[in-house]
Amino acid sequence: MAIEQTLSLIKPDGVSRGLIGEVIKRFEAAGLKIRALKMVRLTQEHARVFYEVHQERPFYDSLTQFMSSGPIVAMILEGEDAIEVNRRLMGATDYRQADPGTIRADFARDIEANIVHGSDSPETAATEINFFFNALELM
Ligand code: IDP
Ligand code: MG
Repeated sequence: MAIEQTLSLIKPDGVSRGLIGEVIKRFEAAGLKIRALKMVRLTQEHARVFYEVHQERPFYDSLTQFMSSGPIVAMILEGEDAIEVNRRLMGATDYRQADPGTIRADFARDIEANIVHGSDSPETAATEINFFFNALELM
């Protein structure tokens, strides 16, 4: 058990569908602390950098287009095992495989537009937090 930080994004579909409050409520109810938060709109070029690890995947163009299609909410979440806790609250990438009661099972109806992003390891959390936030923005 360790106190970790992780990057959470509410994707353009989550923002446009009015799910910002619902998602944040679930994070706070699970004991995760919000250490930084902002709304931004990525260019497709920025989305391509953020999702660089997926550049060989067939859905890369579509995903980066989707991620730059409207505003997103970026957050740093902190807490014990925050990376794993956040991933559990999100549910599986494919909403059809996500456990009942998870964000994706409850709200996503598309494998690409699946409401939220969450870092998957301490290394990616550090990289992704740095991508979105500078020292001044950390509470
Ligand atoms: P994750 O968001 O659960 O970590 P990843 O495998 O890292 O899932 O994929 C990143 C994002 O790419 C997913 O959240 C989803 O938006 C999109 N994605 C993943 N697999 C597919 C697919 O098979 N078709 C379309 N989009 C996908
Ligand atoms: Mg991922």
